[in-house]
Amino acid sequence: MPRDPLIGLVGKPSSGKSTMLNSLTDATSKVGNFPFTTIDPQRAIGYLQVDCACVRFDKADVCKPNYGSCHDGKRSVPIELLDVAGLVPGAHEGRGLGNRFLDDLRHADALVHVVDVSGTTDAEGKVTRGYDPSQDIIWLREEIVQWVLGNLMTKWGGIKRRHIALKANAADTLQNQFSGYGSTTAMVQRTLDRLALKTPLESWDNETVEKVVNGFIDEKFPTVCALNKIDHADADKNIAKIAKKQPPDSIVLTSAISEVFLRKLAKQGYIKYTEGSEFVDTREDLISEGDPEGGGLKEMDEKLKARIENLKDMVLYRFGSTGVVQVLSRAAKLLGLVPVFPVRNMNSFTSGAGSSGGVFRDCVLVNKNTTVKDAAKKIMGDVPIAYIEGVGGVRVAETDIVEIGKNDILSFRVGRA
Ligand SMILES: Nc1nc2c(ncn2[C@@H]2O[C@H](COP(=O)(O)OP(=O)(O)OP(=O)(O)O)[C@@H](O)[C@H]2O)c(=O)[nH]1
Ligand SMILES: [Mg+2]
Repeated sequence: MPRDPLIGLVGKPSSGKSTMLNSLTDATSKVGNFPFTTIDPQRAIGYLQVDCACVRFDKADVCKPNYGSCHDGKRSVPIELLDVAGLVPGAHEGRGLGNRFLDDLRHADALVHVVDVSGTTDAEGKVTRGYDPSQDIIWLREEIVQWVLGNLMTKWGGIKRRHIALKANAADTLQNQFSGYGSTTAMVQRTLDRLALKTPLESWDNETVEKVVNGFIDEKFPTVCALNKIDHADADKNIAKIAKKQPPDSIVLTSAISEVFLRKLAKQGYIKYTEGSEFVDTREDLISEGDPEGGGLKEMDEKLKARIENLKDMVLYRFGSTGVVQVLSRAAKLLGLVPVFPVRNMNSFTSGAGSSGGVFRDCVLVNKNTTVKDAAKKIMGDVPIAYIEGVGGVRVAETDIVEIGKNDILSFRVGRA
């Protein structure tokens, strides 16, 4: 049964992983300015913003998600996040319990590498000044490569012998080894296709095996770098340095602490804040815009007002947002996640017969290249399905691929075919 997508937060100690988790979810993962604040992995549900199907049919005003929310066609869909302990150089050899922490990541579908771009923590997460965080991106990737490579190489002799004896193909042999990371044969096959190796598996040298492992990690753990702590004065020059070397699609600028702060103030009724946006309204803002009640917001003291102004200047106006919501969208984009909308009634897009409770109640995220059949299995479990309908009540083939705007609104007709 296909699992829900899981996004893992990685990085050295004190880079802000737990703060990032808390900023994206209602979790209260422990935060501290000392390394290894987090030891046990923490799971929490965040919300991914996607374009809802309701806008396509001009039904945004009656869209009522069972989980998450939908505002003007921007839908928040639950997605699972995992915050793990910090990794240090040498983690794959067990430094700082790194091998155990790496194991916690096995089932992640994508990684967010939280990088401290303030340069105020060293590679071990200890307080310093002027550290160059561009190094972290390099060594952390290498730790992940060495972890997977190490696991493979300890058994390589036996793997090769078995491969030869069974006259197996390379994808099956590797999938046997990589299934512990939640890989699929298709994923391993894509890795091999991309590398287009000329030599058979039994003659691979160490360099080739390392190449294969690197390619596999690109497939299995697509990674977004969240350049965090952009609110810090030293961040700019470090961001510039990293931006020169990394593909633009792989980096997002964030201030997790600002998002936590804004969400807290909004919850306490001091401000109106659209999560992940640049818009913050205070009571005074709303009064000056002609609402004598100030939107019912509470009055803030001078200190709090000054903090808000500072945050607007240092983060929201300079960078457009705190960036944390974009981190999830970027990860989802790398994964090619597709939102699927199961409905009962293909004419009304409601969920029950005569249901007056709004449209597009459900939305499930599936991985790219998912077939209609796999989507059905994920949504309906083992319930026997006679046939599946798409928009307009037309039958769709089980082997069709689910894509954004195509085969993504489905109705499952229960019964024996
Ligand atoms: N200035 C600034 N500080 C931040 C930001 N995010 C986190 N911090 C601070 O960085 C320190 C470490 O934050 P944590 O979230 O505990 O870091 P972690 O990566 O989970 O650390 P470990 O659990 O020890 O691996 C805390 O003092 C946070 O307040 C940010 O966006 N800006
Ligand atoms: Mg932590």
